[in-house]
Amino acid sequence: AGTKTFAAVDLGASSGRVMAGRVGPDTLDLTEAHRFPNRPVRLSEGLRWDILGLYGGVLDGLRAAGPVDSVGIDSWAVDYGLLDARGALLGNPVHYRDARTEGVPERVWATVPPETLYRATGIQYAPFNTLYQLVAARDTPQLLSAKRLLLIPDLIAYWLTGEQGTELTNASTTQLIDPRTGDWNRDLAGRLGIDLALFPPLRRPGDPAGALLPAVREQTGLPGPVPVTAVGSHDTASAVAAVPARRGERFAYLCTGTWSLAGLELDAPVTTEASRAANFTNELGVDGTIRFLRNIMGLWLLQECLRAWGREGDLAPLLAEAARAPALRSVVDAAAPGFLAPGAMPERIEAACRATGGPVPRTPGETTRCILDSLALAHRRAIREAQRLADRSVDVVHIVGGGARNALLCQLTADACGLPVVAGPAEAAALGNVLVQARAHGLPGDLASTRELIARTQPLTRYEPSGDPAAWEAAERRTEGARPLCS
Ligand code: LFR
Repeated sequence: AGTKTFAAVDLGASSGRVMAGRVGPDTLDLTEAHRFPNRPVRLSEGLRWDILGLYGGVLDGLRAAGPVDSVGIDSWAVDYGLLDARGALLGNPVHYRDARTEGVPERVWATVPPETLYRATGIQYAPFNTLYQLVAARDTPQLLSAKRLLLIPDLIAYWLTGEQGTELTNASTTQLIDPRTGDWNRDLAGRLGIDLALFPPLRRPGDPAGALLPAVREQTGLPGPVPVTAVGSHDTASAVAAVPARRGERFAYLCTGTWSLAGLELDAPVTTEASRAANFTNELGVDGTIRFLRNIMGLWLLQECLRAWGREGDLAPLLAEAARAPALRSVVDAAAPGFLAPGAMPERIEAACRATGGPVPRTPGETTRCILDSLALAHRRAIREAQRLADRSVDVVHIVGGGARNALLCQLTADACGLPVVAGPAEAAALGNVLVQARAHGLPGDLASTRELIARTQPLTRYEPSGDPAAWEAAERRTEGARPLCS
């Protein structure tokens, strides 16, 4: 009794899924309705998202999910589609790993210095922030004729409902929002010639976002009416909302997937010069929280190696080899900007090993070990720095997202951090998406109580720190001087 079902559309950089979450006051059950690959396409004009393929996957997923009480959508951040005056899409959305922003940040900083940008937005420097993408696109025929800009989840929501909005957690990653007011930074946009009128009005997680169009209901076979509800539409906002922390627990989180996002949940942004220099970001979360975190390249390093070796889908034997390989033999700075672009990943990792004076991995198993050791080391560094910069200390690290299934990565992270790790849920973004919808549709309680519901109902694995702390300290010194993402 009192159970409702919510569809979570969750689009990640390498796959998309539609999950069905059944939620009651004391029950939470998530099942996968449909999963589909997200394959970016390289054209001579650059790297593009196959947005229609993704939307087709969303429709298939809604059909497979069956009758639901609401739909919520989250995806990766910063990217967008442009619409013409009639609401038609102008071209394929550009991938955040595309090279079009090369040299653009320097141009922006000539108008607005990086210190000013950081104080105004709290957002880390990354070349793919929407702000830089829009400056890169200035004077292109598409941007010149665009009447609307919709961030990726808002674009999917628009196709499903015919209604336009800009969800706030994802909007914060544009680097055009003031994190203190939660509103657009008009002065900054004006100085950079960015037209904020392109963005439809802001909405917050939990706000109504329309209802499925009749044509969509027909395509998906869903009996109507089906409301769409705004969630933390930035996947990381949804994932952090689903961290299974106990009320009052002092925790750090690690959202692992294509990226590793490592940091703390705060009530207020930290925009000190030290925090800027360390390239920590302050993204907006659900219920007015701040995600104070660093971007680390994450399992992207491994995904790209698998692709280069032609061994996609062949992870298990490599992880077994990696577990047997010697520990901390070669390490690289897993937050280094040089790993952002696609291609030639094994070669770039070899070059980085040479740069830190270590031996070069000789087999895919050794390279995999190098990546996992390096990620654990980067997790350690980010979680330590976050505590120092925010003047907070933590007792436990929660690992959520796909990497929570990677036992070696979880154990190495516990060892590197010298803290217990609680791993799970792997589908955190979808769970956070579902629970924000559930609260909007009558589930009582605050963020802490929905987190406790996850802790009570989802399988979690605990890893205690082991091994030699001195080995991690020595490895940290070897990669010192290597700088965080894109700084
Ligand atoms: C994770 C993520 C990160 C963001 C990156 C690019 O999927 O959303 O939070 O920095 O992708 O959008």
